[in-house]
Amino acid sequence: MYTRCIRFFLITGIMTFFSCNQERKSDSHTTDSGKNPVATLPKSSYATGDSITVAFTQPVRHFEILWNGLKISDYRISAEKVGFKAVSPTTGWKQLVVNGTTNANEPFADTLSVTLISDIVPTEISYTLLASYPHQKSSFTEGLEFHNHELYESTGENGKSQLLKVDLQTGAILKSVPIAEQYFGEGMTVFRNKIYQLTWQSGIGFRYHPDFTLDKTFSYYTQGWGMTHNDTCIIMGDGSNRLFFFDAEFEKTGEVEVYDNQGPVLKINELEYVDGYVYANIWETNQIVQIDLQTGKVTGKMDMKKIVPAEVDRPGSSVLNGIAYQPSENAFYITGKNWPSLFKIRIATPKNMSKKNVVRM
Ligand SMILES: [Ca+2]
Repeated sequence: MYTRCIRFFLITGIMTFFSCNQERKSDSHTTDSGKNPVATLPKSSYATGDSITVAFTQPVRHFEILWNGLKISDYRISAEKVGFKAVSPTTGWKQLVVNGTTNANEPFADTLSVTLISDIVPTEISYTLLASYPHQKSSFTEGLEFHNHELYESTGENGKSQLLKVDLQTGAILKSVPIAEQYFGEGMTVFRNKIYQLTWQSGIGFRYHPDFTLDKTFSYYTQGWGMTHNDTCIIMGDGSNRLFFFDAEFEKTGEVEVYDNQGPVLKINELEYVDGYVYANIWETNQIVQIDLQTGKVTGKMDMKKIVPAEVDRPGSSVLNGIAYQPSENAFYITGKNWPSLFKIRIATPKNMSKKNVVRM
C-alpha cells in the first residue's frame, strides 16, 4: 500500500510537471506528435539487470511499457523520465514499446530497440597441456569432434575440402570423403548417428551415414562456420555473434546472441559444446571463449597463445581452429588450420561455473 501511495503521488506529480511544461512549450513551437517520438531512449545499450531510462519529449497523460511483449508494472518515475530494470534471461536485441496518450490527447506508440550486453566480466580460464600429437599439415581444419572415441575432422579450401576420420596417435587419415571443388568445407558434428558438414558461402550442407556415404544435402540462409551439438539440437555459427539451433532435418529452432561485458562477440568460429557451455574459437585470434548457451553471455576466456606453434602463428591463414572434447578424459583437443600438432589440454573449472542442462528446441 505504501508503495502504491508513493507511486500515485509520483504519477500525480509528474503529470502536473508535464502539464506545466506543456504550457511553457506551447508558446514557443508546435510539435507534430504524429511523427516525432514521444518516448525516447538516451542510450540503447545496457547490461542485463541495468535500469533502462525512457525519456518523454512532451507531457503524457498516461503510458504503458511493454518489454519484449510483457507489460512492465514495476517502474520508477522521476521528472520527465521513467526507469525500469532490464530483466531478461538472454543478451541481445530486445523490443521496447511505449504507448499512451499525451496531455494534448494525442495517442502515441513508440517502438524502441535496446541491446543487452553481458553483466559478467569473463573469467580468465587456465589450462594445463597434457600431451601433443601429430596433425596433418595439409588439413585446413574447420571442424573437430570426437564421437564414440573416434576423432572426426572437416577441412576447408576449394578443391581440398574433405570429411575425415583421423587416428589420434599418429595423425593418419583412416577414412575420408572429398566434397566437390565448388564447395569450401566448414564445421562438422555428429548428431543422432549422422555426420553433418557445412560449407562456407554456398548455403549447402552435407549429411552422411556413419560409413561416410551421403545421406542427403540440406540448405541454410547464412554463411556456414562452426558447428557442434547438444542432446537436443545442432548448434551452428555464421561468423557473426549469433549461434543458431537446428533439428536433425536442419530446420531452425532458435538462436542466441553472444555478448561479453564489452559488446557483441563477433567472428565466432569452431565450436564445442560441453555441459551447457559452448567453447568457441574467435577467428584470427588465439582466444577461445566459453559461452553460457542459456544466456548468450561469455563467462570465460582462454588465451591459447602458449600452445600455438611458432611456425604457424600467422593471422588470416594458419590460425587456431579446432576444439574437440573427450568426456572420458575430461580433456580438450586443440589444433588449427594446417598446424603440425594437435594438443591435449585440461582446463581448470572456475569456482562459479556449474554444469548445466540446456534444452533448446
Ligand atoms: Ca568441435
